[in-house]
Amino acid sequence: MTIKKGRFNPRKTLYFVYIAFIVMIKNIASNPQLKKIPTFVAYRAFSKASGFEKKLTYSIVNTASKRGYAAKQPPKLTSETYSYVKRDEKYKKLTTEDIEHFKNILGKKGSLITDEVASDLDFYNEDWMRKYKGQSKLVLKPTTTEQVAQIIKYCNEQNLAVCPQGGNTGLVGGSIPVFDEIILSVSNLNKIRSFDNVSGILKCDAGVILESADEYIKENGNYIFPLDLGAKGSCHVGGVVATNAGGLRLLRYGSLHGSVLGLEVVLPNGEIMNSMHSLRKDNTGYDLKQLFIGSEGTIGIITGVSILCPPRPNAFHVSFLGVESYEMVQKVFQKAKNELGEVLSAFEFMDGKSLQLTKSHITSPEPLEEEYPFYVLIETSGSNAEHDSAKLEAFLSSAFEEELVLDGTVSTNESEAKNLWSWREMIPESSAAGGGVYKYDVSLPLKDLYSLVDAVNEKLEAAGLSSVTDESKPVISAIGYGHVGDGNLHLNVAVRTYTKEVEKCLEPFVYEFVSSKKGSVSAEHGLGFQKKNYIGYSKSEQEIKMIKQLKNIYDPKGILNPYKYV
Ligand code: FAD
Ligand code: 2HG
Ligand code: ZN
Repeated sequence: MTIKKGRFNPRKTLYFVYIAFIVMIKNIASNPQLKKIPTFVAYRAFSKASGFEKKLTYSIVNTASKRGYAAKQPPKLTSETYSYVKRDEKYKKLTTEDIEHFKNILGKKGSLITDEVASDLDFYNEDWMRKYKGQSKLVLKPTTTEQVAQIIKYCNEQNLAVCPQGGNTGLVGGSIPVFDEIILSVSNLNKIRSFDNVSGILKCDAGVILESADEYIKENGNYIFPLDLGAKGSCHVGGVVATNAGGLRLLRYGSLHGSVLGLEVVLPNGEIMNSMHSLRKDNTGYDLKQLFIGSEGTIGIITGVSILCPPRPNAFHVSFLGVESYEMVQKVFQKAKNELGEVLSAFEFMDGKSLQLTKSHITSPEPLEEEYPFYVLIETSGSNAEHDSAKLEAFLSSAFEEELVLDGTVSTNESEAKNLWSWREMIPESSAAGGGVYKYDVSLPLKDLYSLVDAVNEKLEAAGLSSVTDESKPVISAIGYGHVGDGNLHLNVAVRTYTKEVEKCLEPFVYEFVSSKKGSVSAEHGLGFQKKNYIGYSKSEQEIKMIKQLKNIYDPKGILNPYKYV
């Protein structure tokens, strides 16, 4: 993975660094607490004027020939790893006539990939973690909604199973076929349809890369996409809507259930539901688009998205802090909400092991000199750099005075800010670099959030499965990080190799733990294949019954994304 450099104006930055230096001297002189802090770096008003922008772009390269994976080892077939899952014989096997039919629909060369060159299919058959592998023999890449509709209508008539795929960055095996499902990739549906720079409403095809959408609205009116995540260089606007992804700034901009204003969806029978509205308020009956947000390709193919985008903040500040305990993480969060108020845009945490794993994987300068049990990353963003920095300055000074924070640093320029973010955003990849990773993405009440990591480490150690140094053990360690601001923990169990023994030790233990605390077994990544059997830990029987009823109404033949959660 590489970090793209954003624009940076050295002359203006020097000026701001000078101001920051004066502020720092003033602070140190007037605040005895600050003198004690070894790696505290003065922060400055870095703003649009100085060219700063959080612009972290990991390129999980989105082509079949060149792709970044989290792990080195290619995955085993999902059907071998999970041999209890059997191919449903109700689905027809692909024939040469079917392929001819699709060629007629798609016309253009390059819109259809067959197994003539098997490696061309690998990108589409393997997930980013390299945990799942499907056996699809055909990838279809339509360029229009009408083509999608014709393909799906035919598949429905012929009982051909389909796996919808976006940027293939999902983390629960939802975007990968299990057997020979046809992969319908929306990556060629990649046009911006319109952008209204007065209302901030963007309408685009589902296959537009999230980062490209964000760039577009930045250039055309200084807006920001109301979702940001580490995979934004590869994931699609339609993919994040299909997953209802949360990401790094949900704290500020809320869930996609609020910002998506309309969708265009091809239903499993090939009909097109067009609700590409531009209305914030529309109480004319059921809000049907909500059904597809987070549906993970089980009930329709999203082909278009209409979304409300907020104005892009002019000023960003990033601070990275070392703290003593998870208890203190919560106290800093409470204080940040109270004192940073409307400018707080991200509040992320990670434990010491997360940082250690990342350290062995990336070469960026470390944020702090000493190691601490927990770390917090705080981002503020707003319209007035001076106002925001004064707020952050006051907040940090009093957090140090109250001894909530042991050490800290604040970025003084764009590249430092990117570096600080990279220590958070590289954890998902670093945790898999030792061989593989079992990922659990859960919602828990804040007070219980970290206790799951302790419980899992204890369980793995008691079973003799885990050691950071002993390479004969399958597990390296369980680490915890995530979006504290949203009550969302990412428990990553870093392994040297995937084994049944480890998986049995973890599941259903993790889900039982989460359920006992009234949490959710999926906060933001969805259920996909990984959690298909565990929905009952978070949804009641009645709710599951209604989900199945809806699936049966719209997809009675079950052609869309079979073997997944519904
Ligand atoms: P895919 O992975 O291709 O598909 C995901 C699911 O949606 C599948 O079930 C697929 O069938 C379905 N789908 C895709 N496109 C369509 C469509 N057009 N119509 C119908 N169904 C469709 N998630 C978060 O919530 N927050 C994070 O902070 C976050 N960070 C990440 C960081 C990294 C490095 C990575 C690799 C992943 C991260 N994710 C995060 C996971 C997240 O789910 C995805 O990045 C994103 O939501 C998936 O988008 P995609 O286009 O890659 O979809
Ligand atoms: C994040 O917040 C993503 O970085 C990925 O949601 C989390 O890999 C994970 O477990
Ligand atoms: Zn996340």
